[in-house]
Formats: sequence, structure tokens, C-alpha cells
Amino acid sequence: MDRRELARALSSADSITAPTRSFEPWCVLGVTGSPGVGKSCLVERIVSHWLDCGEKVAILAVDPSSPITGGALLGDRMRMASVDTGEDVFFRSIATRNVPGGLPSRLNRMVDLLVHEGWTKIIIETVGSGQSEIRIVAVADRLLLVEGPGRGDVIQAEKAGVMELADLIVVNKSDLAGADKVADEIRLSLNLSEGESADVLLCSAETGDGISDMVSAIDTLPNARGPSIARARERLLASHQENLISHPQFSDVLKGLSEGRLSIEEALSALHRG
Ligand SMILES: Nc1nc2c(ncn2[C@@H]2O[C@H](COP(=O)(O)OP(=O)(O)OP(=O)(O)O)[C@@H](O)[C@H]2O)c(=O)[nH]1
Ligand SMILES: [Mg+2]
Repeated sequence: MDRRELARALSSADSITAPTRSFEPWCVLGVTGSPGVGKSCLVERIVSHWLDCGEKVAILAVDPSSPITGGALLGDRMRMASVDTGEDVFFRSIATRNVPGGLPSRLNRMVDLLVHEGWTKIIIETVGSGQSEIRIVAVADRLLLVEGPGRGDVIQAEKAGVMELADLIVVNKSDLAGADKVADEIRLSLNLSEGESADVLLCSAETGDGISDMVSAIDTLPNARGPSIARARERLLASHQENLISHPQFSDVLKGLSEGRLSIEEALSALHRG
């Protein structure tokens, strides 16, 4: 499949029939964090490390929050990089609009196709820490949470449960004041939670400080960490929800429920049949 065929196949993900990928070796890195923390800049750094190691890297940017910092710029940079590196980078941005409840399974199929087509590392970048973003990143084998100084949304990420899912947390923009403090706060709140917690590293996508440590931390993460349970849970919930939504009777049952003809129990049992 050439790049154009691949792009076309990815855009009709429902018809993808690639075999389910195996989980060894790991290949999908999820990158999440609030808008503007530097996810795309970090992704670019990670990509260039991996290219040096001979990987073929595909990047799926889910709903880049801003066309300037998120989608277009990264896309252009990646296209430029691919010219230098013999077409070993593939970039695609994906809108979450009009995919009610169905994005995680769609992403899964896209990843299966990319792996089948010989891409050895896939990065999924997504903004934010809400429930739907958690579902999206639960597709990934490893999850990087990016924070930044002076943002005050550390607590927010914690609330939404992203910290629990993350395998590694990096505080980017370590060249700016306040990054150390944010890292300390995160470590503190992780210490309060149960179980083995993720490492917290400082780095700067701007200066390159800490980047190679971050990449080797990603590459050498132990496979069976606590968060994989949390992530399995998200995967399970996402596919359960998708099964409900894609049930042929879904809209009828919804109508019955809204008109009071069905109770919740009746609605659920109707959707569990067939
Ligand atoms: N000082 C400093 N600025 C950075 C660093 N990393 C990224 N930036 C800047 O932060 C801004 C946002 O960077 P992006 O990589 O686009 O951030 P993002 O998280 O991908 O943003 P969205 O995709 O829009 O959510 C850009 O202006 C970058 O130049 C860093 O390490 N230090
Ligand atoms: Mg971005």
C-alpha cells in the first residue's frame, strides 16, 4: 500500500480488515496533556529519536486543538522530516466529531492497519484529560502524560484519572520558571495514591534538555505496571459502550426510554439481546 492508499484506507476505518496486532513488542505510544503544554514539540523530538533507531513512525493526532500549534504545523514539520528520512514518517490528523462513542475502536483498527503495513511505532496525540480522551489513550500500549509549568491543571488531570493511567509523566518547558515546582507537586500527589506510581521527569522540547532520558524511559518501561489494569478497564468500557451504541435497536430503545415506554432495565436487556 502506498501512502495515498494508506491515507484512504485509514479514512474509511470501518472497513479496515487488518489482523489484530500482537502486543509484543509494544508499538503504540499515547501522548496526552492540556492544550499548549508542548505535546507536538515533544512528539517531534521522540519521532526523530526513533527514526535514528530505524523505526518507521506514524503519528495520529486526534482533534489537534489548534490548527497552528497542533495539526498543521506538526503535519508540515513531519512532512519535511520525512523528506530527509526516506518516507519513514506518516502523519494524519483525526477529527472526533461525528464519531459518537466510536473513536477508540476506530483508532484500534487504524493502528492494526498501520502495524500490518510495516509501521513500527505509532504515536497517538490527544488533547485534554476528560473521560473521552482517557478512552482514546487507553488504546495505547504506553502512555505519556505531559504537564507544563504554571498551568494549574495538574489537579484536573488527577481528577480525571489520567495520572492513574500514565506510565510516565513529563513536565515539559523545564527551561521556564516553575517547572521544578510542578514536578514536585505531581510527585507529592502520586505518593499519596496507592500502588506503584509513574516516574516524573523534567524536559524541554525547546532546548532538548532531558529528551534522551525521556525517550529511554519510554523505551524501557516495564510492561506489567499497575496502570495497565486501569487501561484495560477503559478499553473494556469503551468497547462495551460501542457495542451498545452500534446495536441495531439503539435508536428505537432510546426513543422508548424517552417516551417512558421502557424502563432502564428493559432498555438494557433489549440492547443485550441479538
Ligand atoms: N519555552 C518552551 N516552550 C515550549 C516548549 N515546548 C513547546 N513550547 C512551545 O509551546 C507552544 C505549544 O507547543 P505545542 O507542541 O504545539 O503544544 P501542544 O501541547 O501540542 O498543543 P495543542 O496540540 O494545541 O494542545 C509552542 O509555542 C511551542 O513553541 C519548551 O520546552 N519550552
Ligand atoms: Mg499538539
